[in-house]
Amino acid sequence: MRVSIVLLLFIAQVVIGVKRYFIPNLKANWYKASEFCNSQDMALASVESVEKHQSLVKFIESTDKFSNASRFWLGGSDLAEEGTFVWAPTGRLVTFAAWAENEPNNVNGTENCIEIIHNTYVNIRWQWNDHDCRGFTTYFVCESVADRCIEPF
Ligand SMILES: [Ca+2]
Ligand SMILES: [Ca+2]
Repeated sequence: MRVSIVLLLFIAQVVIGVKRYFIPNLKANWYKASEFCNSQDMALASVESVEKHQSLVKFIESTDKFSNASRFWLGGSDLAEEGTFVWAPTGRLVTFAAWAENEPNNVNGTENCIEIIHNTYVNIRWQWNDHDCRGFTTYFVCESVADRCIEPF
């Protein structure tokens, strides 16, 4: 009985295309964050549309990691080519973007990974920043990859 309920829930999520998000109870740099998501058969979250941005924000706000000064790694970077941001888990170009004012600014030439920030003290509300992939440690958002196979091309 329990197995069939779990199976039904899984099928329902896949059919209606609901992304399953997960914020581990762990702060890490971008590389370790990516590895951790992969180890859970997930990937750092990609945000390809305003709808996904909204559902991600809604999810984060429902978790205990949400505060007035929140920041989370996402799956985007310009590691391969400076200035060209790509969602690493899918290889797709970042087209929809929600950069904060004057971002991405590649400070010291070392900011290559995308984080999402909600900080009411500096009036940044769910906007993106490029940050130091290796040197900066924070929470991160993993997402399920199971429903990618039914995304339209
Ligand atoms: Ca950069
Ligand atoms: Ca920056």
